[in-house]
Amino acid sequence: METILPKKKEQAVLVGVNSGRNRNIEDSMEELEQLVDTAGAEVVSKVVQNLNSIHPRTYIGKGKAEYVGNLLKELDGSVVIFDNDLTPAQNRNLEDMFDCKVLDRTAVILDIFALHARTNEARLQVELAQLQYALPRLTRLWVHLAGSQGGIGFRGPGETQLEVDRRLIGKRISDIGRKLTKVQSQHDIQRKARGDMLEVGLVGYTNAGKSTLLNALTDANVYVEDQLFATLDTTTRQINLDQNQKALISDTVGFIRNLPHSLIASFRATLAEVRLADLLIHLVDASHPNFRDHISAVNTILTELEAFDKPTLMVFNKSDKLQSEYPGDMDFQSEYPESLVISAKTGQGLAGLRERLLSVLESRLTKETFRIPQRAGHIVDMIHSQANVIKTEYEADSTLLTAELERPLADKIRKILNRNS
Ligand SMILES: Nc1nc2c(ncn2[C@@H]2O[C@H](COP(=O)(O)OP(=O)(O)OP(=O)(O)O)[C@@H](O)[C@H]2O)c(=O)[nH]1
Ligand SMILES: [Mg+2]
Repeated sequence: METILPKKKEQAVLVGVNSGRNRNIEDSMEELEQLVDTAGAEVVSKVVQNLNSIHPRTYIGKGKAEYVGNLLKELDGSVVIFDNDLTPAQNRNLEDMFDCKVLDRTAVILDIFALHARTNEARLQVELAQLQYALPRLTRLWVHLAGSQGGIGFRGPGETQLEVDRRLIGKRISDIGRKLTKVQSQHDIQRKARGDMLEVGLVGYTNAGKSTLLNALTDANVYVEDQLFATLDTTTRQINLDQNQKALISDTVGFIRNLPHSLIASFRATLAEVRLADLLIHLVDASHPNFRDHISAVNTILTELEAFDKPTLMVFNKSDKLQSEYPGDMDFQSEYPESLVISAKTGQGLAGLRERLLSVLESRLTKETFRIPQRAGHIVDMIHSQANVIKTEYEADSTLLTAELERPLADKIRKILNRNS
């Protein structure tokens, strides 16, 4: 019989620096703890240092570093995790000093992404971001060795191995880039096939309830978990707003403050539905004490994705968890006059959300009459399948169709008819 011993969780000491610039280091540390927990380690202690300027070699001051070193021994810690991003050199100096693994926030986020990646596309994108993270760390290590300890005994294998590693990583990065370009073009084909339906993109901080909302609005069966970054890919579903009116709605990867740029860049294919949506629903966990910071973190990332200017509907979720009608003491209706309050879990406010989407859709609708020559019969079919036909009249060699349809579709049909005439 085989006995499987429970694997002991890694014991982590978290370190954060309050430099006066980041207003709420405590919140950030709490979030880091959640990230570390999601990544599967156990937090045994949290240390915060107030610092006016960062120590270039070790990020924190010497005294504080000694304190952390002692804490590690005392608590039997096996990894130190910094809330701030470290340079490769700081990372290495700290590892030498503590004689254990040192990670930063980006490394933890990358680790969670790697753990949660299910689809081929998500795996490729995470690997790309990981390699980009690793590359400068390898390079510095090599420069460091060559610079300070080069000479006899260090000239050969050490250098060569690192150079080989660097070259292999570079090659893998371009291989993945090529594969992702292919993925992107498949997305483009799928998008074209979908036609001109209104496309709604769900965005929001991680754990806001985006997947729960998608499931509540459609028959999607997307994985929902009280966990950071449960979703790492995009699911698009049709949503029936009333008998005739349909739209497409996409749930995608959540955002977080200081989301590594390399991840945003690598996830471009997955985030296409956000970049190309006609309307965004910015979903906020209104029951979270820091929801305001979450809103601004999401807006920062939307700006980076060049999607901040899109028409956006602010939707405050988890109303069932709120004490009163408003989250905290915020009168968000005056701050966000067009916003809605819902509970994706209980369904409260979802009818109102559907109505709002319907009115957005209707504002895109137009009523037009098209004269379609007999030889272009396929256009008659196209209008019947994608629009609401109100009147049909027959002339000697053409059909007059009056239909209610979306503006982009009307534009497209007019273009085809002009070309054919
Ligand atoms: N009480 C309450 N919980 C909710 C509501 N909506 C979602 N949740 C819970 O919040 C947690 C996160 O929900 P998800 O739908 O996975 O959130 P998400 O935004 O998709 O998160 P990621 O994919 O991880 O970015 C789950 O435990 C849900 O059950 C709500 O309206 N009320
Ligand atoms: Mg999700």
